[in-house]
Amino acid sequence: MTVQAQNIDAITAGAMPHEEAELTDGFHLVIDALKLNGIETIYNVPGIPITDLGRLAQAEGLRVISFRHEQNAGNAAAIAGFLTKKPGVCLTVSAPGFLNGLTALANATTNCFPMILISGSSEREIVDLQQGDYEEMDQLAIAKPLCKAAFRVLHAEDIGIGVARAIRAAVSGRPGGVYLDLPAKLFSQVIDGALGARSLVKVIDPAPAQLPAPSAVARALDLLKTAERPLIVLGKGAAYAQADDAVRALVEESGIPYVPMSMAKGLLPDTHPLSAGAARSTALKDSDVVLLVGARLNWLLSHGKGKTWGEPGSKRFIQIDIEPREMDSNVEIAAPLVGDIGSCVEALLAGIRKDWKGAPQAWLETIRSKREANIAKMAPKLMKNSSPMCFHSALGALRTVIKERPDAILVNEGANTLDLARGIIDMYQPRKRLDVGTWGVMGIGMGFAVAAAVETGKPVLAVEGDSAFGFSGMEVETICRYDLPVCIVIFNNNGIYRGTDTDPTGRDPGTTVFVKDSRYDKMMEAFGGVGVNVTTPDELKRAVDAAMDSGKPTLINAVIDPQAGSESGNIGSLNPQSTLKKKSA
Ligand code: ADP
Ligand code: TZD
Ligand code: MG
Repeated sequence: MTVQAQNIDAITAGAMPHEEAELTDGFHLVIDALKLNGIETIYNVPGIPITDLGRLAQAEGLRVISFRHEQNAGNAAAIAGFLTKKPGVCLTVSAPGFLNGLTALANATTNCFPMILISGSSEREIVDLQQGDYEEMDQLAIAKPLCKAAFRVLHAEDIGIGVARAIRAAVSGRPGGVYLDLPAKLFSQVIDGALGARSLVKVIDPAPAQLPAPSAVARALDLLKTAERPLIVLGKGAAYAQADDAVRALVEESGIPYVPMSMAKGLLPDTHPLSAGAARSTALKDSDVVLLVGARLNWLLSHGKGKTWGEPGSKRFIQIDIEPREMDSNVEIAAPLVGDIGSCVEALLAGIRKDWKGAPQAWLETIRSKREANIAKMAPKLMKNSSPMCFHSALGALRTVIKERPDAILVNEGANTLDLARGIIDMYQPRKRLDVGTWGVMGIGMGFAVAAAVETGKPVLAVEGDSAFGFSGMEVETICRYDLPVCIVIFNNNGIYRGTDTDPTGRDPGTTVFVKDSRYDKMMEAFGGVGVNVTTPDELKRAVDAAMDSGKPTLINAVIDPQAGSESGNIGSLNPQSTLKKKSA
């Protein structure tokens, strides 16, 4: 959009007395560049110097969702990127706002989510001489090591290129976070409208297909054919790739059992006969050839070695990943398949369709019987109608909710609340489970919930530990303000892991406990949403159903036995404990 203005020069020169020239400025060029590239939503916290940018973007038809804290806006942008394969855009003010957004940018990069953090900044001349500008900070330098790429634009006519570079960097190859630094002076720079329009860049094919080399495909197929106990591990890269049909065909036509990583759950329904999710330990330990599809051999897969993976040397890996340097990062990858997941999986499928004897029956039977035994062992725990609830009985109720509403999006964070929900709640559709990801970071909950609702229009169920929720809890106001179909369930066990800690000196509360018997539901009522307090699984199920039927912002305070949890949830082994504990006087 251009700004109409009198051509002062022309008038004073007396040449074209009443002619008007089309002008534009930095604000409008940023908006035009985003719109030209299909960006529809900005996740924002307003202030100097970007208040008008948000306002004008809204006026120009972009959706601008304003948050209460930049970290939540950033997390929203990051998960929008994961859900849509387009970079999610977060907009912040300078120094403190930028730093608040930076955690989300770093987390997006760690998780391979495409995101662009756009921050206003103060003037280079003053920052570089460290003369103490308003919110002075060398933001570009600080962002650089924490993201995939960082750019600064100084001239209005470079905005188109700056935005194009940011988009391409975020989504091509391994996706990640990009920082775009826009100094205050840039926004009000006025240039000729036609020149401005010509300076914009539409990014063609921002994430080009990357085909695997035929020799690498042949090597992978040869290895797969030697397997007696093959296994496929699906990671969130496979969910991100949106190659759902190809991934499903690979599993079903090869007949190889698969284990989904947390955010890959639902790529095939967790109830699929080839799912080895409920027989995970056996599948990882006893398999002989493992095909990794968009999953890194990081801590979440015990680095591909140790007890989890059975006898040393018992495993050979095939890895599909778009990032060549991921190969051999922890153990030897016998058959690296570098390329995008859609292309790599299609290439393997073509080979399997030509020549494949099927997965050995004895192995399938081992997985099947283990899975059924584990499911049977779990079942009675999920059915108890106890009060106060334990994690299992409460999650049993939520498991039924998702079974009945498979298109709802589940957001999940906490420790016990996370680990147990991941195991208990079956997912049925791709990209419906959003959680703490690679870092196990608390605080993603409300940002993810808002973006999930905004980007998909589907109902969102956020299952939150009471501690986890606290990191982003103020955004319940945002959820009410935008009237989003978000139902938050707080698993309220009075604290972090358990609600029973004490201070041995008797002076203060224990370090992991919160106010007993808090009523988080009242927070939602404060902003006009629905608050419900529940103490049994039946009440919980009814309250969630009502929220999902009405689509009204709802917060359910689910009272959980404070004794029920365990320290650090399922990853207690990573938590060092002193063997020299002394009781203070
Ligand atoms: P999980 O935590 O589910 O195990 P990770 O985040 O560790 O998954 O791994 C995701 C991997 O997927 C990353 O190594 C990333 O490079 C890769 N990836 C992301 N998108 C694609 C894609 N389109 N094609 C191939 N690999 C991808
Ligand atoms: N800070 C950040 C940003 N991320 C973290 N992961 C932590 C702190 C440490 N932490 C965990 O790893 S889980 C957790 C914290 C504070 C909260 C667990 O308590 P909860 O869940 O109430 O959310 P449960 O159900 O009580 O275990
Ligand atoms: Mg808790």
